[in-house]
Amino acid sequence: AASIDTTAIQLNQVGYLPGGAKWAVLRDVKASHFTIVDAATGREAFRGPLGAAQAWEPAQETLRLADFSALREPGRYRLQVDGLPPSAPFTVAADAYAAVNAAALKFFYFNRASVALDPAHAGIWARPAGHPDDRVFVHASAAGPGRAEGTIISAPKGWYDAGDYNKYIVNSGITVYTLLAAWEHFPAFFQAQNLNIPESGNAVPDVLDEVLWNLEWMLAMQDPADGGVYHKLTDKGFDGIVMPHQAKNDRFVVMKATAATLDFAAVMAQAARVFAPFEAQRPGLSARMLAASKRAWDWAQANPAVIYKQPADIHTGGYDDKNVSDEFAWAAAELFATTRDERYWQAFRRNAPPIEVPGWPNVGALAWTTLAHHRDRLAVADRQWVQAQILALAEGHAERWQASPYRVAMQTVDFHWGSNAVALNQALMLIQGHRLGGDRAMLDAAQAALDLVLGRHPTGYAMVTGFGTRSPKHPHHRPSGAMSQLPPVPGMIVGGSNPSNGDDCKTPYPSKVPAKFFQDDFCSYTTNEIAINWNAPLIYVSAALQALTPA
Ligand code: 9MR
Repeated sequence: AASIDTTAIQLNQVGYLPGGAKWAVLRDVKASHFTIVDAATGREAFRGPLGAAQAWEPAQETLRLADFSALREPGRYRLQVDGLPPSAPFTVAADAYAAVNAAALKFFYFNRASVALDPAHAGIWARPAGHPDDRVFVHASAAGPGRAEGTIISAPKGWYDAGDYNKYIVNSGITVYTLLAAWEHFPAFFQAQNLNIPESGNAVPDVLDEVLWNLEWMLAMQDPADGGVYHKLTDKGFDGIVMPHQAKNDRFVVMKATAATLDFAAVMAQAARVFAPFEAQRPGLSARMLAASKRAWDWAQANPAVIYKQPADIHTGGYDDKNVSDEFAWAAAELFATTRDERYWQAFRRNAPPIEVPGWPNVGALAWTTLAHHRDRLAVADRQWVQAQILALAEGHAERWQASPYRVAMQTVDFHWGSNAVALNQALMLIQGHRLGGDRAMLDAAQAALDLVLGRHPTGYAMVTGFGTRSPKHPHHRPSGAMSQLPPVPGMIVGGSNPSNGDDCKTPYPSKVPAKFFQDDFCSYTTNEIAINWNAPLIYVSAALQALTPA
């Protein structure tokens, strides 16, 4: 497999769904046709014409398309064309994304803070507990009304954000949202899943148990004195490349800020709704979350413009967002969907954000998505308003997909830090359009985004550790870096091609073209880091496509 040139024929190395769109991208060749053959026997299963050679700007390459959507028979295949080496093997299967979805969720378990990963659940990636976070200092920036500087608090659990060992409320916000939305929208898919985490079998679905690990930490990030929420729990600087239990730096909670407090209000309201049916398993939890959400909302009303500013002695991730109007709208939408209290609907209307593909600083689309899912709570005219917003965004992206020489909605400007998640968040919004009755092109365009991160990518990489023919072996992820004798923890999607910065590595990048600016080396935190907010849309989109694609 190592000898296969995955850039000659670029396709989804993990697999396709029988009824789903199936595209491959080929380096320009003379041939007029391609064939799909059974990987074991070489028997021809499908033959089709190659599309005309066309230039695709993000990769600065001339490419040809192969559409084999009509091949529906489950199996294991290769694509062949005269003049090129055969493709990597790929499957067509009704459960094509079950394994990658489960691994992507299991990653969150592997990134848990404050607990040992035992061999029964973590296998060869078992490790001692790190970062107990039961003696955390209130940083000077967080003092004032409420707790005093130097107060010691306890805020254990949560997930490490990414390749680093810090815990950030803003990035936890969109991550938790995306996972809980996946559950709210596709419960049957997750109900059936067994992740082999310590809580498996406890009558709460594994996805919700995993999210609870982070929600319990988040609850401890609210200052009980006034309801404001700390922006992050962090070291002063990034840890070295050590295992969690070897990291001994002091930990601080830093600055209570409006964006963090509103993101907290949003996901606590959402979680209160999601956990309400689990009252017997978790008595009082839902009510506690809703009360915490309302207190955070009230703090933000009184402190509407406290913008996070990194203190001089803190050097970890910023996640600073200067525009918090979308965060107000999102918190209002979640509180409305949970409580049906008209006050929150009016607050949403006053702040109604422009709809755009979500990301950690852009959460407006999460509000629109929640309102669309809970549209039975809206008056008819409001329902139509919400649906029109989502359909307009999805239609625009479906048109880009249709017109793209690579058959993907991604354009040159979309290749920036975390581009793999940009593609997946575009897919998440395409899926919302499809769920509201939008046409088949929206589903196919979402499939194309999943294809992109699973190997139909100009770099030839399937961007998820442990999956596909060629995937990252050296992600910027401290435990994987420190346990370098082992393969990386599986199920992690890396950031992906990002032309905005190449100074992180001494080894030169193989390409500086936007869609190919990527390097599978630990040094490359700008292209090869992993992060919770990138894994979450992988989980949403892979579940959604498997659940929604007609057989
Ligand atoms: O995902 C973040 C990206 O949008 C920013 O451009 C980048 C630089 O500020 O930071 C990224 O987030 C990193 C965070 O600050 C610290 N943990 C690792 C995150 C992923 O690289």
